[in-house]
Amino acid sequence: MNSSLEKRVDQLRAQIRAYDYQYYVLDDPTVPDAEYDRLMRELIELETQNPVLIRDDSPTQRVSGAPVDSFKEVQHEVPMLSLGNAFSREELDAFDNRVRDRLNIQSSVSYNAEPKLDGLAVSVLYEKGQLVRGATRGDGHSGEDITENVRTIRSIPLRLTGKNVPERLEIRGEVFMSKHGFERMNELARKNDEKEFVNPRNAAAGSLRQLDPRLTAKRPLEMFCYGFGVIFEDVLPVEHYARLQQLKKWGLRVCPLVEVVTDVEGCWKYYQKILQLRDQLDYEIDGVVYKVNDTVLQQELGFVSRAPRWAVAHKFPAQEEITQVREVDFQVGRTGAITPVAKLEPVFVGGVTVSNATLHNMDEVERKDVRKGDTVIVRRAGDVIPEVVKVVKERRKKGARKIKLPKVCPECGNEISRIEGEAVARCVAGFSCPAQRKGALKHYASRNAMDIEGLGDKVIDQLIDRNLVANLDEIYRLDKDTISGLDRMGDKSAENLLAAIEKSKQVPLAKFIFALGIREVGEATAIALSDHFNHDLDAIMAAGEDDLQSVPDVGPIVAKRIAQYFASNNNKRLIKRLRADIRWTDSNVASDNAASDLLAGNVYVLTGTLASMSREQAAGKLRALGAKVTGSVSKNTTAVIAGDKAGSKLQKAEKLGVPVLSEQELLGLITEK
Ligand code: I6G
Repeated sequence: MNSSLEKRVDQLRAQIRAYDYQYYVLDDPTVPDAEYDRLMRELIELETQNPVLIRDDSPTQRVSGAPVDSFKEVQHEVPMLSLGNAFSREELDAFDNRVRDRLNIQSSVSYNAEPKLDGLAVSVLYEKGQLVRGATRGDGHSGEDITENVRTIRSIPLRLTGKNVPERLEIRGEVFMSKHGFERMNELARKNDEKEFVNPRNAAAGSLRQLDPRLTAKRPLEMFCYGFGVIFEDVLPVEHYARLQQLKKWGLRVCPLVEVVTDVEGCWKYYQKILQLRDQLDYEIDGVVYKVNDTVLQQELGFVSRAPRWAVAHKFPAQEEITQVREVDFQVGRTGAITPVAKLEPVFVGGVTVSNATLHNMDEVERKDVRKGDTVIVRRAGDVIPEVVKVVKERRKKGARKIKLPKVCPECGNEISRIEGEAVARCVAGFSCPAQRKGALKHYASRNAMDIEGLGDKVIDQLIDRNLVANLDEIYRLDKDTISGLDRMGDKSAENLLAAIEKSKQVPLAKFIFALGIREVGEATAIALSDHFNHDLDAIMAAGEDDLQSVPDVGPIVAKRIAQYFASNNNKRLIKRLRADIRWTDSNVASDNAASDLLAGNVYVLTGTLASMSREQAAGKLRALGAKVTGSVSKNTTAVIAGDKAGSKLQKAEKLGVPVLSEQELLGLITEK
């Protein structure tokens, strides 16, 4: 055999393995896909032309096995045990106490801590550094031989690299599917009209147990290594954490969140940290695992029944639980949207007791076929509103009746309309519906809108229920007696609320636009509108749908909603009344906030850093004198006011021949006038 050919083949394999390691293990690719593909194609070509060179551990041989009828049984030389669980701080304390009592240690113990992945435990055996077998856990003593499927997982090297690889090394870890991999797979399934997987764990389990490895190869499976079975000869460091670091050096993948923590407080802090991170991780986890870090101490502790005494799984509160639907109610939101809500038999899920779960809209109710009395799976992840995931149909009682959309609004008795093609049904009554009034006022007062501290849900409910406020502007007419007459409102709270209402009269225009609660207009759109129309509400109100569509990110639907909102006479009257009280801090309309009209008709642009005040303060003073302040220089600009380090706007002014004023000249304009 041509030795330069063999050399090239070896070189290509080494390079591809190194790239695989960087990509799949370190999650840090160093070359573009095209370069990787080029090397792989060259290797395939050389191997195809010279089949004697093909080796089992070549990167080209990941999908090499033929489909099988069933999996062979594998006996685990070292049993694959399970872990004891801790569900509370008390149970965690008890674990740590047991460890220290048994070891007779009064001082602190170091633990290796890592997330507990919600996947499948797998054993991977390397002999002389070559992957020779992959197996499922099975009953812990014997599992199934899934070698051909394990070989297709790119984060599992077909051969180990680096120094001092033991003669025989059995690694244990969790095979899982990332959340984004799962989404991608289900997207494909939907496109191909195939059945979707319920969750990443089921998808990983189904993929790993495919009898045809070519199918497994198409599934985005990954593995994190966390433990050991057979090790011969044991050249590994004494500490578990250091052992995991050694695995990385041999090319295996270890969860990047592994840490050594000290005593039970360290464990608790780690648990809180990972719980916070949980929703941001791209893989599902159901808790954290602590292991006594010193493996000599691990041996001393040994096992009890089928679990190690030196490790425990500290479980997170379940994110999914099973419960019953008592009733389905319909809630009316601020835009009149009618949302079906399942009233549940209270259930502890995701760390809180949940008794309501959203069903989103009638399409969802119909798709999931939820009925009164049904047994359902409820999910609460992070701070998201709990939702009904699915119905356990096998438990449905005979005669359970379908849920129907009510004929009239449950809050005001007015008509409900469901527009063809829209999933959401709405009460058409607008502000005559008390639920919509409450919703609108809650939104108006909320932190990101007018930010009226003290005007919370309970106060608003009372104001509407007692007919003290009929529309948004009426909050500016509330007096101390009225407010202090509300439940749980003393004189002091009433004064504070009045002060907060007063403070809300000065806001940037974008906040006010957002606060109006126009459908499809969120904070970003409100800012974009205000900026685009130069902080001029009249200009926004007068804009047609075409003009509105020239605002960044405003498409035809949003433009239509905005135009519809401002076309309504009721809304126009409301805004007129609100304008009697509110001054926008950035308005360019003289009548909105100008104390004089001395600079009326002048348009200024501020650029660079001013020494005596911020640009916003300067803009406020200019506007108070009737001037407009804009962000871009044009031939209509009266002057550019240039502070320190002025950049492109100054250059543009010079190019267009627009006068440039210094800060000194600005001060001359705005003081003592
Ligand atoms: O099932 C498991 C998940 C994670 C484990 C485990 C683990 O460590 C991070 N560790 C052991 C020792 C066992 N099961 C038995």
